[in-house]
Amino acid sequence: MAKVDVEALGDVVVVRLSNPPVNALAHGVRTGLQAAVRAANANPAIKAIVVTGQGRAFSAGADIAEFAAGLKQPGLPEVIDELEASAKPVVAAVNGLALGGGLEVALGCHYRVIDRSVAQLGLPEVKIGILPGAGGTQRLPRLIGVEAALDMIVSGNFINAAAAEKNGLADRVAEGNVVEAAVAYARELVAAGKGARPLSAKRIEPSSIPSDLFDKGLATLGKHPSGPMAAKHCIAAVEAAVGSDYRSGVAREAALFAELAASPYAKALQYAFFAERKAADIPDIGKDVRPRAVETIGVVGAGTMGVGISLAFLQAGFPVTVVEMKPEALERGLGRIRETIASNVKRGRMAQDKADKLLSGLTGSLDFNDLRNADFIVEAVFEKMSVKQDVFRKLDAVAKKGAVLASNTSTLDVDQIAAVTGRPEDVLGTHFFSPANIMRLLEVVRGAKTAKDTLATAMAVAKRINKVGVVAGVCFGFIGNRMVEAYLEEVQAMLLEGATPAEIDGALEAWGLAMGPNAMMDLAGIDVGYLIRREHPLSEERRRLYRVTDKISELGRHGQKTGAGYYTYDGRTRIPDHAIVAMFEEEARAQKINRRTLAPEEIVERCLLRLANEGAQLLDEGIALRASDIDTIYLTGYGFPAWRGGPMWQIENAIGLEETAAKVRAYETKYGPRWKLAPLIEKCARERGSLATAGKG
Ligand code: T1G
Repeated sequence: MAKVDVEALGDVVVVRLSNPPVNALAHGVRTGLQAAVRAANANPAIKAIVVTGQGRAFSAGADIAEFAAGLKQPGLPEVIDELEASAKPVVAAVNGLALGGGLEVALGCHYRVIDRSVAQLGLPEVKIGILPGAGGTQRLPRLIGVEAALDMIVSGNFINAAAAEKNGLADRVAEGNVVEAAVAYARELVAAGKGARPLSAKRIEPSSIPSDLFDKGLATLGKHPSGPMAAKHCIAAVEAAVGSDYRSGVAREAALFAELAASPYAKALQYAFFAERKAADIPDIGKDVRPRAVETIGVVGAGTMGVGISLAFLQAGFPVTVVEMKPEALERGLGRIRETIASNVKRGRMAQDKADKLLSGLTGSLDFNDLRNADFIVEAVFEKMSVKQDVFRKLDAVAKKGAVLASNTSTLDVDQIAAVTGRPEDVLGTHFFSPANIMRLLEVVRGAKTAKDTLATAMAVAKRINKVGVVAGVCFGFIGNRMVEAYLEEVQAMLLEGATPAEIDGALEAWGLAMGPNAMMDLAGIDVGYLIRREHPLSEERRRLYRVTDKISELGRHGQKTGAGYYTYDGRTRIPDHAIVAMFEEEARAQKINRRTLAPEEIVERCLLRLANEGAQLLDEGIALRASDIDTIYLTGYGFPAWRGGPMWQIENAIGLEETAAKVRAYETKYGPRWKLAPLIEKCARERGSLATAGKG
């Protein structure tokens, strides 16, 4: 139940925000805080007020879930204004996370005491497509200065207590009990005759900041992860704090907030926030299913993926034993692990002592027996069934009872891998995305015989290594790669029809994708797809569509790693290559395709619809538990912009399912069976249903 707890300690009252797990400022908290401040000011025995949070957070901000439901009065701005108007001094005891509206509450307090060890402070509203809408854009610049405030608000980054002490956010930093420190500080203030100190009463003179500060801020924004509106509105809101009184500034803030809150980008970003967390819910695995203890890790294979996976575990503090078959491969892999950690130290991302500690947990070996004590073993060898099965036979022979045996396969049948062991219940897929130490997505592939606690263990491990675990069923390519195959196939068709690699990539990158498909294939390696297409039977149409790309691969143009693929490369800079376009032109003539110019809108639409149509099929087959899992996969593994929500969010909320069905049918008429409309979309469109409730999850 969202509320505040009030405790009188002599002449100081302590008001605790209480709404587990992060004290989101739901209606009950707002009304409770308002009532507590009123009561304290009406009580002559009370000389000061301390506001703090229950548990590990001060407050993580407004209750994001309430946005969709509609905000009830009193709103947070009103409650904070009343807090700040208290005649008696109000001291914030920041006991943990103070984010968004949580930090705005602390800014409404007159003084701030911050816990040195656990406090994290920030205004991350921009990350969910809005801006600090409870006075944060007006009070923070008045406290720490316009430039520092602009940086915090536009980046949405958190700062710790030391940084808060440095920039003036903290009046005191406490070691140990922050509430006791705040109560003592409040008494000091009262004794010294220091009372209320409202930030809103301060004025920021325009002469106090560089005249081009805001123009520069806008000019250097680039592609902000919040999309085209939020960061710009944040800058405009902070600008309204300069040279004007608080009331007019906060009115401007409210107007800008309202525009953002109504934008599709904010809705998509807030959907993405909850979608990522919903992915952890597995319908038939409740909290009663306990994950196994995992303390030691084994990784088989020290190639690109094995190195990335080892780094992901090492960086999360796990000891890792890496097993390779050949000494030179092992040394090369261990060297790359050491180099990557050393470069993190060099760039100031990691302290040397932490790097030394992580590396002390790294062991290399040529002997599978050295994995006999590992709790969780990830196989990351060559993507060929026979090679993987051989590894799993060896693991089955040496791994201890209860060890989880995970394959990093990106397409192969996990059940066939499990079948060669005597313990299929301990086997599943953990599909990491390259670079495995950076990409947040982890597809956790549930085999037919994977035990519930094996799956729960893998999901728990995913969280511990800061990955977003999403459950997938067994099929070729699981969820992400099966959808990307449909998308890449449509790209081949458009390359034949007249679009160049640069036009296709340009259109999709302008729409928001981190990287266009041709550049992505050059990064992943065109030969990887070439080999996979030889491992699996292809339809005649697919063979036809891939004829040129197969020739490109056979020419040795595998992408960045060979200096040329769809593009030629100057280092990592891609350069359009007419020779590639000429190859598609020649093939188009051979296939009697009349080439034409494709507009960016068509390129984006065809790519998006192929992705979502395949996604709907995966949902229907039960390979994906829910539509939001599919979107989470695309947002965390494929560079799909979160401010666009994801392929499934797009067809339901941006295009609409009826319009989607009509478009796909039209493409099917023009291009044939590869555009067959997914029955689930057809059904939802016909019945005005929603994909959001169509899956098992
Ligand atoms: N509202 C509602 N639920 C929230 C929440 C929030 N602000 N923050 C977290 N949760 C839930 C989350 O869904 C999960 O629920 C549980 O808490 C633990 O979260 C007026 C308008 C705080 C850093 O953007 O960044 O204030 O899955 O799994 O990894 O200007 O949550 O357990 O049911 O993420 O330790 C601004 C968003 C709001 C902060 C903790 N605040 N939250 O991370 O745990 S807008 C934010 C986070 C605002 C004002 C404006 C993270 C975290 P469940 P978790 P975590």
